[in-house]
Amino acid sequence: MKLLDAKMAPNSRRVRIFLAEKGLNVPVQAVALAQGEQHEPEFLAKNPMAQVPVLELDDGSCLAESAAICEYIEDLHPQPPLIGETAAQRAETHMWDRRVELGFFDHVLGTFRHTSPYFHKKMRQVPEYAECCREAGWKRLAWLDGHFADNTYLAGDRLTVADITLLCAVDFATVIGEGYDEQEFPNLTRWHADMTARPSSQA
Ligand SMILES: N[C@@H](CCC(=O)N[C@@H](CS)C(=O)NCC(=O)O)C(=O)O
Repeated sequence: MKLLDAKMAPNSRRVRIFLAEKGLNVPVQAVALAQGEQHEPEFLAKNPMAQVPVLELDDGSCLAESAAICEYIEDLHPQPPLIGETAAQRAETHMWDRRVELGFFDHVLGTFRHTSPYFHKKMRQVPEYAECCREAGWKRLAWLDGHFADNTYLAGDRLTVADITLLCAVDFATVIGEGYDEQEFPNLTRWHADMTARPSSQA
């Protein structure tokens, strides 16, 4: 098994942190996104979406989509559980993961894609859409800050992949200059400090 990824890509980091929390060491092969390696036929045969991460299995088959890769790893290595041990826990984790991914991470990526020179030639950029993403993202962060007032993690006292998704999204927001104000979101700041103190956050 090997992971095709890119160091700065937040979805790749999501899988790397997930693997680190599981105590797994999977060989990594870097894909040079800025040089367009994801559009080369050899890569497209592995993921026609031209995106990392991709998990290449020993039989040569490939899995893309970070959430699906994490699910696969959890099935192979259930301990420690990062999705859940019961049907109710797994559903609760997916609920939070989707809230974070659709309600915040997608807005961060929307802000980036519709403003960054990196995407200028790759797609039609709509600056007004970036503004809508920014507003929606901030609203969701404010709501999450309230949630963290009474909960250690998103799913209460269970660390899950949803926290990993949120960590990658929040840190990527900071990288693109959309970081949050610690005074404004003290509970989110506490959660972020806890997550960052985990060795896996360096993965
Ligand atoms: N939904 C996909 C999104 C993957 C994605 O957006 N990957 C980005 C990096 S985080 C990418 O490969 N972009 C290609 C590019 O920049 O051309 C997942 O969760 O894996």
